[in-house]
Amino acid sequence: MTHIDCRQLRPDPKDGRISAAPKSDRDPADAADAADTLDAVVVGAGLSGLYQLHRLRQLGLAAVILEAGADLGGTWYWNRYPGARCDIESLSYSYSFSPELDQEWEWSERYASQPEILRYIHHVADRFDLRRDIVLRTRVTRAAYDEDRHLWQLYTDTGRAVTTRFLILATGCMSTPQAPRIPGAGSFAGAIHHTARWPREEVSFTGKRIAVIGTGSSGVQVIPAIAQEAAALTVLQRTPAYVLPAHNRPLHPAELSEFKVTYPEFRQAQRRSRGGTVFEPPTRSALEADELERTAAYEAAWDTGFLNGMLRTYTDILTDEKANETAAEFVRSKIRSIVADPVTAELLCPRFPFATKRPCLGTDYYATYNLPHVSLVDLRTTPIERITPRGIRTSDREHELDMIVLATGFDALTGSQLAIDIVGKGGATLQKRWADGPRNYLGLVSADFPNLFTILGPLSPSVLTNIAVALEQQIDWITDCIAHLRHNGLTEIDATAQAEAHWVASTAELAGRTLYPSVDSWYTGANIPGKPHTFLAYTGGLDRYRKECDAAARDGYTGFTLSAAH
Ligand code: N01
Repeated sequence: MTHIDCRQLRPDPKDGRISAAPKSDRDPADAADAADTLDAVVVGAGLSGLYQLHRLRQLGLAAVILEAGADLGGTWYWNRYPGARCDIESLSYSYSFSPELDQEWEWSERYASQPEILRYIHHVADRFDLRRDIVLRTRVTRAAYDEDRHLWQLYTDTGRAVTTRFLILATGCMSTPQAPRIPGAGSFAGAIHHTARWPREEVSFTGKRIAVIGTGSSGVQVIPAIAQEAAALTVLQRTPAYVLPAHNRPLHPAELSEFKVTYPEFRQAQRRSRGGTVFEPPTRSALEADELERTAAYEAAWDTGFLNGMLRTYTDILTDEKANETAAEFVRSKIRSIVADPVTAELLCPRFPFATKRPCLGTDYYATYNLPHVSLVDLRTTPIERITPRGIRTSDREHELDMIVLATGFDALTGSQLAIDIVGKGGATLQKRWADGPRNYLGLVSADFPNLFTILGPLSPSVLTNIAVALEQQIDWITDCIAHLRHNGLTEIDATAQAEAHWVASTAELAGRTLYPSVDSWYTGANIPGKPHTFLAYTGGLDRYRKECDAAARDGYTGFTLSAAH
């Protein structure tokens, strides 16, 4: 096993930070090989990991990113399926930490496509000179805490071992793909692709018979894209989604210039907001409005093309079943008006409360079902029995296919952390500690796993927000925390069991005030066989969450224990 050797560390004459060797004459992988004890290791080179590295460098820390993929980008590296696009506006779903970056980057569309977001991420990596401390193709497999030295020992799939004071998991909230185990999958003569592990080389659908399994956000985006090319497309649907129109469009240079004048104020407003997007909060119950007024409000929201446009119309859509049903029925009426075949339209109508699973933003999604070569199979009435060499056998027939696309989602929020064998104090393992659901304090630190921070992880606002805003908030907090420890000669921060228990209970109590837990979804862990059913995110809003995190820090890191190694 290669071990990191820190004797080569020396301060960079330009910025004073410790670096392993002159920037010009070393391979990025040397960054991890250069020290036997790094100050910090960040796992994951997506949006979170890159910003965290940037912030750690500002503290003068020797830090590297270890990334499993062959290149940067995280989610936007892996999810390169046709049609992949963000469902938060590009001017909003981007870093806010650099006003210069805001001014110089030009988004071309209201909702950025995956290739454009990946270009942006690469631009950021170059602009802030991050690549030299990113080690690619290196998956962290095990992390064990040394209680005496307050250090994490990391093991990787390349044989590299790394020792670090701080370990920061920037592993994303949706990075462990979920693929159903369907009997016979190995026998299929054609290709099977998962949207979250899409090949880097081009995949052609031309002249082919394709099946898509899954109709969440990934399916809703890939289905219209495949339909444009394929000879025949069969969508195998278990649960229909609520799909709102994106109304995507190009952004014109004049409009961008105008927007950028007030970008700093916009960024401030995002930080103060409940979900990382800026809007006027609703003030009335949906049930206070009459039907005419409500329909007009929902029409206006539908026309805005915002993912959460409908949620912003009334205060109680996520808390009151009757209020929710008014929004749900409005979307169903839209589906019936777009989809020509009434039987297909009814199958596409969701029956669970609106937005209790994350709604989807689509382009031509429902209209795609009007195309003569697109068909919908209802897996509730005709379930999949097996995959055969020629296609998929459902209970009523065999569907002959050339390719199967799995858009079946992720082991959300906890999957990527639990994929690492993490051993904390007293031999505690994260797998056992989280056996009944994730436990942590402030969504940041789990008791007995000191110096280990999680970004966008469970019991934080994460997936219920514009993550570009949520990740900066958490990373700024983590960076300030590490700065505080170093300034005070401290080497360890741990969450107390009491603070953790309180946080777990209070996040569950907050979620219980909403309709979210009433529906099985990836929010509740229900999409993964054997995963405990608990609501996985903090529903109190990013604004309230920020206040809680800031208050803990301001009051001397209440709920944490801070100490120095002997
Ligand atoms: O995954 P999902 P996703 N047999 O879990 C079905 C983000 N995201 O990748 O509901 C048949 O939502 C499953 O059916 P059911 C975003 O946060 C963002 O689409 O379990 N079907 C469901 O229809 C999003 O919410 C963007 O009954 C099976 C689908 O597969 C999250 O990622 C784009 C099945 C999975 O839907 C996840 O989205 C993409 C089986 N055995 C993703 N197993 C944007 O920014 C599962 N399904 C736009």
